[in-house]
Amino acid sequence: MTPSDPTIRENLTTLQIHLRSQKNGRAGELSGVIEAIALAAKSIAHKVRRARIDDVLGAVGAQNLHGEEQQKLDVIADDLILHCLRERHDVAVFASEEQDEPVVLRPRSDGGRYCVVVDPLDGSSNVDVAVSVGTIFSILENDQPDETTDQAPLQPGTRQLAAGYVLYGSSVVMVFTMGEGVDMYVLDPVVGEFLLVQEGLRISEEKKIYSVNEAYVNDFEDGMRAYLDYAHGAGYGSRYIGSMVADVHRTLLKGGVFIYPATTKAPGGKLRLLYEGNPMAMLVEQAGGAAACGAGRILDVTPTKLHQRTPVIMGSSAEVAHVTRHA
Ligand code: AHM
Ligand code: MG
Repeated sequence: MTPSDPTIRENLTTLQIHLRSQKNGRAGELSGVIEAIALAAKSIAHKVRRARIDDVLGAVGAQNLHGEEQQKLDVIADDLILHCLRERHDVAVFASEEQDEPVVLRPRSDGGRYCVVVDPLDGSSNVDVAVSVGTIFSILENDQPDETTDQAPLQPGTRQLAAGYVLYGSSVVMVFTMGEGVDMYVLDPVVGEFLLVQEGLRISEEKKIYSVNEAYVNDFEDGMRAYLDYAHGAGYGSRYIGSMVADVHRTLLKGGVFIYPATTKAPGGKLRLLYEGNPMAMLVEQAGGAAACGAGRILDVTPTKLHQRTPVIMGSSAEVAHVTRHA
């Protein structure tokens, strides 16, 4: 600060201020739901940081619908998000990766306008070693005019009104889109608010990075193995955290491609279409990248089951094309 410039310039554009200033008509309507998710995320961030102190690490001893061990923090994060959304008059259905069936809150006739679909704490098995984890969310219109049923979220990803994630890493980062570009916020722990740090995020086209669990190479299809041979010969770097939110966040910021392909053990892929594939695909596409499930776009798939899985290939358009042309 110089004597001629006495103003303290502090970034104080909060999520709330930024949402209210948007010209996108959707922002005003969705802002309450997004702020409710942000509130839950602040609390989850706190719980994740204190997990070892509060002794909430490890499994609850039950398996979720997918046969995977539920972590204590999965259940806590799920409860917190539902608690924050339940208060809202406009949420019709809450569907979570951690619950067998969606929770129907209110019908359209009673103001239930939105379906909110979440993976409350993706990558939660990494928390005990202090690796980044995240919350993924997707917001859809409740298109059931009369009685709302738990099938309301079964819509293709192209119909998402908004999608995003919160990354609990060395900083807490919220990235979301309402269909007109991607904005990024960082939680200022002192102010207690998500502050806008970047508008109109665009994925880099340059970096040669692939991100895949290469230990499964013998279970991959021939095309995937051919892509890896190509990447090895073309001087690519490899990065794999094993936490989708962190791997996709790096891909958005630095470029390259994140892949969770079909394997012989998981022929439909491991990741879930509604909770992981669709929201991340919308974000990556809105940032100028591409997201495929093989030959087609993830967002074009019409789901038939809430917990349906999908192969995932997402990143810069050029890199996704490199992967799919080997298939
Ligand atoms: P989760 O939803 O049960 O946490 O599983 C999803 C996670 C992703 O974050 C990550 O990309 C993937 O599982 C890692 O799986 P793997 O250990 O098979 O590489
Ligand atoms: Mg997950």
